[in-house]
Amino acid sequence: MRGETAPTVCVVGLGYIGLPTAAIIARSGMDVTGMDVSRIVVDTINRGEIHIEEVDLDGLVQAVVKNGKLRASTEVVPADVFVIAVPTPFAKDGHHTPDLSYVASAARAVASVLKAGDTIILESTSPIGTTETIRDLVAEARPDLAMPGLADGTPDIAIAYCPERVLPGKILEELTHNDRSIGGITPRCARKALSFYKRFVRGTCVTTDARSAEMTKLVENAYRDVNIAFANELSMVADAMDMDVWEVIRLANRHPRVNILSPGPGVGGHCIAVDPWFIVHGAPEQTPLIRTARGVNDGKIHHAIRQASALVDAHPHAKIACLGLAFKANIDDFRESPARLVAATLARRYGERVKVVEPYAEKLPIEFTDTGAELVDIDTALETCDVLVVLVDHDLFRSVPLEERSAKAVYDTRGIWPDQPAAQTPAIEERRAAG
Ligand code: SAJ
Repeated sequence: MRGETAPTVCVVGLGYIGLPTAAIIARSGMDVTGMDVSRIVVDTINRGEIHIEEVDLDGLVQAVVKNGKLRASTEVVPADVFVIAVPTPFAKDGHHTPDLSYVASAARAVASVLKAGDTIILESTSPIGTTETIRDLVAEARPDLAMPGLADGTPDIAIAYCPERVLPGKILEELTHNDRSIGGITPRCARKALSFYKRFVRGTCVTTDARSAEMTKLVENAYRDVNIAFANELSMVADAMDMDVWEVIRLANRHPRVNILSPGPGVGGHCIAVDPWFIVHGAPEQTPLIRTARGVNDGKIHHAIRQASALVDAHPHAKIACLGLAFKANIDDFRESPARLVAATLARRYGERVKVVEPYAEKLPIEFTDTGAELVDIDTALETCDVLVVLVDHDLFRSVPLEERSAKAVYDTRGIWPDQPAAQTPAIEERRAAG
């Protein structure tokens, strides 16, 4: 790389992955244009501000916008390297079919400004074969450019797949330090993409073919889903047998080769609950385990609703605090969140008895409208509610000391309060008797 001029970069899609990626690349000294279809997002970033919550991202974006290394645009602009980081949701057909329309329109937009020597890298989680699909779309739009793997001779364009692996809440750290798998349509494509990532990634970058890299990403998330399903299934077994699942997991994990994950109210987010279906969709006959794990994790949401409802029904006069709406701890992302689903169901069922505490929300999501449920702070919830349903392991909730909750009836889906006494109801009964 020594002596080579730094490439210019266009990052397509400025969401939870695209924006931090663009900012990290800009910090390494490359000139970056981030493209997003939303004018509001583009204007926000060009002011040096951000539209998402992520640790330390605000300061970084402010710095790289200020020093001119990052700018945002609603158009894809010519560059040496294009990084596509757009969503790959499900189609609305009810069959978990991947919707590649965002990837396809990103590829067409990139094709319109492409020149010989450029590199296109797909980072979006994608079903197997998507990198080749991009190549075919670009080839169709730009017959003047030689594409990799389609003809003999040196291609004009390099195309590779390099999945992101970052954990929301630790994105900047993980973007820099995680290892990366870089899959080229050809080995030469992989090498070109590798020289780009080496400029800003400190982890090890391993090259492979595009299909293996695509599958690796799906496998990582399916692996985690299957393991969380095991923990969730154990928690339902423990509920049926009246046992403390957290105690059992703590003890089992003392075995040197056992590492059971944590049960919760179900699996949320846009990755772990989604990506396994891309494998199932590709090989429906060969994936009973992956499919079952999805069913177990989705089923856990309904189990949590049943358990919480049973506790509430045992305290017919109590107010109920639902602690958390986010899909996991310490983030402001409420999309695809089991906690939100449980809380909204309780709100519909129990109306104004329900209070919701979510330190990252300014108002309740739309589905709470007209339920009577109210967003309150943790102090109000602890003062007014006798039933606590822990749905998210935010640090704020973890830090509530025993004396502030020992008299409450608690359903803790996250196991954040191991010291909570098992029999919690008498104080509530006494208070009710006292009027
Ligand atoms: N969860 C549990 N129990 C656990 C761990 C997680 O119930 O023991 C739940 C969380 O509460 C959340 C969901 O699973 O609802 C997913 O959370 P997560 O922290 O496991 O993962 P994500 O979705 O934030 O990020 C994942 C990561 N993938 C893996 O760890 C294999 C991340 O590295 C990926 O980059 C990301 O998906 C992605 O973008 O694909």
